[in-house]
Amino acid sequence: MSRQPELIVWGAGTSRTLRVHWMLAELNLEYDNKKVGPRTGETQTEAYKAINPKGKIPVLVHGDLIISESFAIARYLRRTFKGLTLDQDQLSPEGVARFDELASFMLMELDATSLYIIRRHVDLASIYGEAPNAVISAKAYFCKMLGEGFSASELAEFVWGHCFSELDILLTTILDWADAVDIALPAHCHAYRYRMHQRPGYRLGKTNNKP
Ligand SMILES: N[C@@H](CCC(=O)N[C@@H](CS)C(=O)NCC(=O)O)C(=O)O
Repeated sequence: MSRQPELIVWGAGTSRTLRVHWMLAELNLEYDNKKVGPRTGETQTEAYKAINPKGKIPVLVHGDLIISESFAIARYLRRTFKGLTLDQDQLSPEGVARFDELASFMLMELDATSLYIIRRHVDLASIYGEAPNAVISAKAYFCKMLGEGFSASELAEFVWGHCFSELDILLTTILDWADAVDIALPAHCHAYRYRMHQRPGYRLGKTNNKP
């Protein structure tokens, strides 16, 4: 393992924090993990808000850089440290455009507009209120978007091009989350998830993400 003592991850125990722990495991990097959890009060202290004024996890501290947003952190780590290589097609302007398209789609349509709506009105209903119709419609929207966004052939290998990337981390954590809230996934999505779950990086990331 290469020694990177200046890497500090704040946060553990959620699907968003897993994105960061998984990428760090893929890159074989050492880091400190401050295991603050959501809704424990730990993200709302003055000390934590000095690190992330949004009061959210995960956060990565790398030297003078403080960065929030799970996907941005995973992308920063993959770009900054050697370990995951991309092919020429992925690095072409068209490949980068496809990356942006996939990332925007997953973050907006699957994560924020669907899964987080469900979380707000089920697990966090005491804060955001009960909204059964919103939950039903968010689940239906998720299924529609997932079905239209990813065919079986598109998930036969990796989600983007021929090399593993943070987009696979993003999609797998989204599918795991959907499964956990009882959304029925198509067979090809389960097959893709299963393959990603066999990666040593996923397994180590899961272990390191424990609260
Ligand atoms: N878009 C952000 C979402 C971060 C987020 O909402 N984190 C939740 C846990 S999954 C959190 O920190 N909640 C604590 C709180 O709101 O107090 C990301 O992907 O990092």
